Amino acid sequence: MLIRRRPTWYIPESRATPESAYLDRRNFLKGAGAVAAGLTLGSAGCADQATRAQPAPANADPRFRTSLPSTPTAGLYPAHRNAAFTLDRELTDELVAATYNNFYEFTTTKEQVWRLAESLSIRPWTVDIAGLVKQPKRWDIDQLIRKLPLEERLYRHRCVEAWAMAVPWTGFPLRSLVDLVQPNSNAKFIRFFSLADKKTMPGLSAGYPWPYNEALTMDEAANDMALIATGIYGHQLPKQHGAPIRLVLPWKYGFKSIKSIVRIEFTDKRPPTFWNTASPQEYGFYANVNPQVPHPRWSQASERLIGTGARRPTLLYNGYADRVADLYKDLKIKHFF
Ligand SMILES: Nc1nc2c(c(=O)[nH]1)N[C@H]1C(S)=C(S)[C@@H](COP(=O)(O)O)O[C@H]1N2
Ligand SMILES: [Mo]
Repeated sequence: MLIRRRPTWYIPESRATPESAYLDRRNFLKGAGAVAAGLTLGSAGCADQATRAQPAPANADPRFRTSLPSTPTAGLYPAHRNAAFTLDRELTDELVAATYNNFYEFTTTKEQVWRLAESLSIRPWTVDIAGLVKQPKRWDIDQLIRKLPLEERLYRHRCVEAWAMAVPWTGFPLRSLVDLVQPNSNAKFIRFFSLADKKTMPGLSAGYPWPYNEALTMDEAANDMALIATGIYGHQLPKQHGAPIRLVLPWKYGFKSIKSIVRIEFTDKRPPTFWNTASPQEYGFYANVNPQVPHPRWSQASERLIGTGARRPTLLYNGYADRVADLYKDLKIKHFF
C-alpha cells in the first residue's frame, strides 16, 4: 500500500493548505497551545492533520442541521437517556462535531466532509444480514430501527489520530441486533460493510480497499458498550456522521466505528479489515485505546479535544476499562493494536 512508502511530510498537492488557512492555523495552534501539533502532519493515511485542526468557520453553512430528511422513524428522537453512561468532560459542541469528520468515501479533508456528504442518499436504505445466521434477510432500515430499543448514551470518542470528542449518540446495543437475527453457534466474528457508491462518493477514487469494512469478535459485539447509532444530539444522524446507521465502539480507536452500514456478515474466521489491509504496520484488528502503545508515527499518550483544543491524558480503553477489560484478559495476542 502506497501509504507506508510516503515520507511523513508528504502532503498530496490537492490537500496542501492554502495560505489563509495556514495563517488561521497558526493562530489556532498558538491559542490552543497544541503541544504535539505537527507530530502527524502530512500523513496520507488515517493520521491527525494539524492543518485541519481549525475550529469550524463561523460562517459554516448551517444546512447541516436541517438536511435531515423526514423519515418514517424521525419521530423516535430524542430517545430516553441511559444514565449509566456519564462523562468526565463537557459535551463537544454539535457544530464542531458535525464539521470535523472522518469519512474517506467523500474526502480526507475533515472540514469538507459535511458538505460533500450531502449527496449521500439515505432512503430507501437496506441492511443485508448474511453469513452464519438463522435469519439471513435484507432489512428495510426503518423496519429494523423500529424493532430495536433506542436510547441515548453520552460517550467519549478517540480517533487514532489523537483528536477526541464527547457526544450524545442515540442507538441500540449491537447485542440487541445480534439477538434479533440469531447467528449460528459457529459464528465467531461479525463483519460490517459501508456503502460504496461511486456516483455519490468522490473519495472512492482514492486507492483504498473499498468498501470500508470492519469486524469484531462475537464477544466484543455482545459487550454492552458496543452501540449501533442511528442518531446524535437528540435527532437522526446527519449524513457526515454515517447516516442512517453506524457502529460506535468507544473503547477502541474511532476507525473501528464504521459508518453508513449496508451489510452485516457472521463468519467463523477472522475477517480482514479496512485500515489493517491498507496499512498493516500501523493499524491492527483490535485497536483498543492505550496511552502506552504509540502509533508507529506518533505518541498516543494524550489527546486533543476538538472545539476547545484542550489536551488531556489518553485513558486506557478510553476510560472504559471497567466495562471491557475482561474481554481481553485471556488474550495472549496484541489487542492494543
Ligand atoms: N465508512 C467509514 N466509516 C468511518 C470512517 C470512514 O472514513 N469511512 N472513518 C472512521 C474514523 S477514522 C473515525 S475517527 C470516525 C469519525 O466519526 P465522526 O466523523 O462521526 O466523528 O468514523 C470512522 N468510521
Ligand atoms: Mo479516526
